[in-house]
Amino acid sequence: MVSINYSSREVCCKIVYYGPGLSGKTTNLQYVHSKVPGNTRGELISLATEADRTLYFDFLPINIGTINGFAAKFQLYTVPGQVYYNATRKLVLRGVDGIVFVADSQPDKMDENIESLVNLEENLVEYGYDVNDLPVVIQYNKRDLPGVMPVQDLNARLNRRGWPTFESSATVGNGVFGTLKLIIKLESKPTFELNISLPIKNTNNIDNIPKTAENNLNTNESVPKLSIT
Ligand SMILES: Nc1nc2c(ncn2[C@@H]2O[C@H](COP(=O)(O)OP(=O)(O)OP(=O)(O)O)[C@@H](O)[C@H]2O)c(=O)[nH]1
Ligand SMILES: [Mg+2]
Repeated sequence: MVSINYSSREVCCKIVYYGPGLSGKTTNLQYVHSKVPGNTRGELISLATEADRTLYFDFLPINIGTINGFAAKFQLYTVPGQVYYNATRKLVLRGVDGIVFVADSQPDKMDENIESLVNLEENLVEYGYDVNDLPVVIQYNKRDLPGVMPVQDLNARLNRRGWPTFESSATVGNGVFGTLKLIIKLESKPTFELNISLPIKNTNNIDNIPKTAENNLNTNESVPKLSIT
């Protein structure tokens, strides 16, 4: 659940980047870290092996302004995608408020994508989370590579629940902030409206992101405007 601290006037949300090994989860956080102003983020903590595979998780805290006087803090985590690290994946999911499922768009990665999705749902069920109640965005990553599957086919294989989707090329940053804004929008709005009855006044174009946001890869995303004040 989103945690609200009334004495320090802080709202804290946990976003987990989930998906198969090498799909680009760590790359997403690295790009966010490299682009957000230093005074709105903490350090990127990465626990990786020599080959840069995530061993435990990556962690990046970002502060994105205020929501009616409450400081909005988002904690971004990745899980290790390699199949045998499931205990860690499960641990990272504890207390999750929103999930970005980073899928690899290459045809030969479909089995791994599906296996990871099934694993995500299994782990959520073990915590008693209802996957239908949790905000999830599917990010179709590596769109820059030749021969990637059309989004329509990816949706047919991976998106039977009709989650919002976003295309990306995380190495160059396309779609990274679009995905992040979308998950923030999905997880913030209902929570604040429901729990603290403080409507978000101005979402700085976050509202303009369509449900299926097949974004234009030619649009370079600059430094994000994530303030929800
Ligand atoms: N061409 C291309 N390569 C990408 C993209 N995103 C990530 N990569 C590359 O894919 C490799 C794996 O990326 P990571 O971000 O480490 O993948 P991960 O999902 O964190 O992998 P694990 O930690 O093992 O779960 C790296 O070499 C990245 O540079 C992309 O959009 N396009
Ligand atoms: Mg990683």
